[in-house]
Amino acid sequence: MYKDLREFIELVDKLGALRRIEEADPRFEIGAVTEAAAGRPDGPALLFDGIKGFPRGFRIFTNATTSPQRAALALGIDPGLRPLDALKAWMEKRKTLQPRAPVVVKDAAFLQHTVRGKDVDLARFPAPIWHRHDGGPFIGSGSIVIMRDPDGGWINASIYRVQVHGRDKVTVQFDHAGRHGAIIAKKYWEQGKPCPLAIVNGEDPALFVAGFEYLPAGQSEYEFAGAIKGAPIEVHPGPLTGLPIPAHAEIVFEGHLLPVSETTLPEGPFGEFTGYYASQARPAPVMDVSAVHHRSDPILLGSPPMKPPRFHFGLPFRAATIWQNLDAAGVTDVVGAWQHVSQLMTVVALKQRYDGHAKRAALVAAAHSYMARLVVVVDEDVDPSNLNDVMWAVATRCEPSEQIDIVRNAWSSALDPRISPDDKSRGVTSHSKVIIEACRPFAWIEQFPPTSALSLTEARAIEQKWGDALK
Ligand SMILES: Cc1cc2nc3c(=O)[nH]c(=O)nc-3n(C[C@H](O)[C@H](O)[C@H](O)COP(=O)(O)O)c2cc1C
Ligand SMILES: [Mn+2]
Repeated sequence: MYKDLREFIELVDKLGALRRIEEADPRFEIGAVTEAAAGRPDGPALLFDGIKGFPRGFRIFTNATTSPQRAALALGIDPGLRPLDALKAWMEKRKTLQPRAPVVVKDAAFLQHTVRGKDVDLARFPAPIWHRHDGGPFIGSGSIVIMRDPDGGWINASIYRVQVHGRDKVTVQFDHAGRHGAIIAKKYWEQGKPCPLAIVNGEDPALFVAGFEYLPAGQSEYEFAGAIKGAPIEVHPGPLTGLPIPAHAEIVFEGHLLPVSETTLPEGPFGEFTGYYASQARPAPVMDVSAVHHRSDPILLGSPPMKPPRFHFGLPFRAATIWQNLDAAGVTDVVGAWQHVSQLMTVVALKQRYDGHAKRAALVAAAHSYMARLVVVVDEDVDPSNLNDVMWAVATRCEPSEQIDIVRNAWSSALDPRISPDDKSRGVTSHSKVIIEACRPFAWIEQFPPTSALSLTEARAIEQKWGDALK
């Protein structure tokens, strides 16, 4: 498996999935090229160098894990698997992962270059303005924010976006007060202290994946990343904060997050993963950056939110969690789960065994579908990862007057573009979800017209035998 971001990029290049882009402008252009590339069927990863206004060698890597193939690669799963098989492999692997503590190493690549105090100048790094109406440059779109819980001593390392405000100030944005980073920072502030933190811009993709996972408080994302890799994450204490920092990190900031009762700066707006802006600029906590470390020719990992179906991860990891939840709830015969429209639509495929089986699965899936208004259940012959197949099932097996339900006041968020301004100002973050049973009605399942289409297994066999001739 790859050792760090650089080795991951080499692997991507070997798969033929890397494009090198020269002389792009960090103001809108890098974001635009990233979005255009992610929208292509072959959607390559991009390595920007010779960035306009910056010395050669200061690079930005985008679309790291946006394809199913590269998402699998990041997880240590065979990138040759079909997307649904790869997701299933991840679901199975995830069940058995054992937390793996990081190890402290003597040397750290990120200490190759260091500046402190007055010499800190964040303008040395290319921080893109990703979308046209963003409130400023965001160096952290896929960066991890590292903090130590003052009570338990455990390390949280999750992804929160980071906007640059001048030479030595950045803001960190928590979507809500329940984020571990927000909870930890508040503990320091309540003791009248600023919260020590480090930000890693350019991390191991396993850490990028771990940063996205919902882990319980007390479990470090480092341990989860180590479990994914089957090897501990190597860390080295930050010279300023003592926080354990991944030794192979590319660009590291160290400093303190100031109490919001004293200091905030207007943060955003920033284009969201729904494809919209969710709010105007709002006050956010400020980090005083007291030290900056970086490797020679550093690589920033950029992962801007983009209009769906483009998403940070080409495999819908949250669908794997839903699949696991279905298993855990005892819903049998689930053969697949997927999410489309960047998590905003959930599909479950199952072999119906009894009346009510499909609805049971749908309700469990709906309960765990963050921000998704659409929840669809299909039969086992439909590939949930193929939106055309799913819509075929919807259009031919679902009688709307009998097989559609609406669940109200369900789980969404302030990022939801369809919650009215009035409701939002009253703190509403819920919406309704439609459950579409695109399954053959159980009562007369045996009489349902047989399909003329190839079964999934037949289609695969044909692909094996005749695929080359059809290319
Ligand atoms: C690319 C990317 C950007 C993200 N940006 C933010 C963000 O700005 N603020 C936030 O609260 N969550 C953001 N998230 C989601 C959190 O990282 C994710 O929910 C994580 O599990 C939260 O970890 P925690 O439980 O340790 O707080 C982002 C996720 C990804 C993949
Ligand atoms: Mn966490």
